[in-house]
Amino acid sequence: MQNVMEETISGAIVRSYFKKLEANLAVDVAIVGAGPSGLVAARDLALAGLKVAMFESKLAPGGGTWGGGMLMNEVVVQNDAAEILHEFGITTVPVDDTYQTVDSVEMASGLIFGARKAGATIFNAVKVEDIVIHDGVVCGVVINWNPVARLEMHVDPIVVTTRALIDGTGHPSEIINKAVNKAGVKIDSPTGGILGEKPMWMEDGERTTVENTKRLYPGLYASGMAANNVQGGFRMGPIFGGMFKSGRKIAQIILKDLGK
Ligand code: 48F
Repeated sequence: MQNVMEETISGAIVRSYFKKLEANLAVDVAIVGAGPSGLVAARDLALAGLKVAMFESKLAPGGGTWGGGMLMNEVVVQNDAAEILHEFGITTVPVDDTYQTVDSVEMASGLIFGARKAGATIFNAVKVEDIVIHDGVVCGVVINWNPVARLEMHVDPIVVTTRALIDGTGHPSEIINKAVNKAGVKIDSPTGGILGEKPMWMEDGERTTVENTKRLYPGLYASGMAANNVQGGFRMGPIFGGMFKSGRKIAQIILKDLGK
């Protein structure tokens, strides 16, 4: 008996996936971590015509957006940041003159959908385990299936080359950690290294997340909580305006650096 349908389905998935992977082996911007800052940056950069690949180690992109505050699935944004969400078609509800609430499931799914529809390619369940630095310029990410990494299987990774790399990995700033502690580079911070996140102070953390968003080394950028962790900023909890504005800011910096 012939398994015609089974062959068609498997063949379609394999061909389609590997076409997508091959098309993204050399990109303009690689973003590590599909959290809120990375997703906003991905959409802006893709809308500007750049080839953008996002690598997210978890099965579900979205980072810390899904769970709201303590699993109550609502988050808060400031009015000016709500405008960024409206560009994605996400609904916000006014609280007072300054703040709006957002259903965190609508926010997470809307950000992912918006980045993807703008043209960014999202590779989920793929972990960035290292970076490539040639002649003082960061120019690639070293990737593997996250289950391979989790099971500590001794399997060599592959490389995606990039003109710009954003660390959007949130609190651990994993990629900057590789640059500083493995490659031994000095980044643009007060010490040349990673200062580490301070405890909760919402107002200050929201402000510094945007201020701390910048190029840290040739080819290497940070957004969101990763940027704030590197420069020793305060954490801020379930308010997200700083994350969206950070994503927008890093996209603008990269567009300028890449001559767009
Ligand atoms: O932490 P995360 O949501 O990034 P963010 O844009 O936003 C921070 C807020 O969610 C929240 C906050 C707001 O008050 O403070 O924490 O800074 O998302 C980071 C994503 O990166 C993925 C991780 O699974 C998460 O989805 N990630 C981390 N390391 C890697 C990675 C890696 N090595 N390779 C691929 N993905």
